[in-house]
Amino acid sequence: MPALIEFPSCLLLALSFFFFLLNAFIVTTAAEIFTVGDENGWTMQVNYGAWTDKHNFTVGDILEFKYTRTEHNVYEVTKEVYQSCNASSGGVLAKYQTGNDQIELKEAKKHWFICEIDGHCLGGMRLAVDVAERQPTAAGTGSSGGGAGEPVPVSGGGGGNSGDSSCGWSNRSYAFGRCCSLFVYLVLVSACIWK
Ligand SMILES: [Cu+2]
Repeated sequence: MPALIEFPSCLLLALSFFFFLLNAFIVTTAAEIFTVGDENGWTMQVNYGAWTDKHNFTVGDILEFKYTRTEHNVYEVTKEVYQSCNASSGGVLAKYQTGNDQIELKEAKKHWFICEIDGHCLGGMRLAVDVAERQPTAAGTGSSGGGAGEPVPVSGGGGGNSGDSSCGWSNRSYAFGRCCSLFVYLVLVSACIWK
């Protein structure tokens, strides 16, 4: 087969294509770190409902709780405990108490956090965040999404995405996506080398 492109330019082509894909992934998967309460941190006298209303939370984002370790703590709790502020009879999913807790939001669901020190939760130290599934935008349709409010519903059963098994741009397959760009890159390079 006659070589259509010289080896070096072919390799460059493959490389740039790879980085183009990689870049698209980095842009769409970049997780955000949210400092709870912004400059106020995690403390009394802050309206955390107003704080959460200002942000959109997506799977992979990180909540950073900053507080004085001896004064507060962070418990991830059930909705019931969030509402009652009473964690004495269970309903605690996780406990954090370092004073600088970084909690990754791993699931698309509601997450509830309280400070478990007596009276603090009732005094306002409770936080409910609604975490949306991360939506990969295919390169080209991307531009600036601007944080559209509504998460696009995806069929949970796995019936929706026909390309599910391998290289689909489906919701859960970032690993597959990365593997795909790598695969394409390798194919291009080997095509260059072995032609
Ligand atoms: Cu507290």
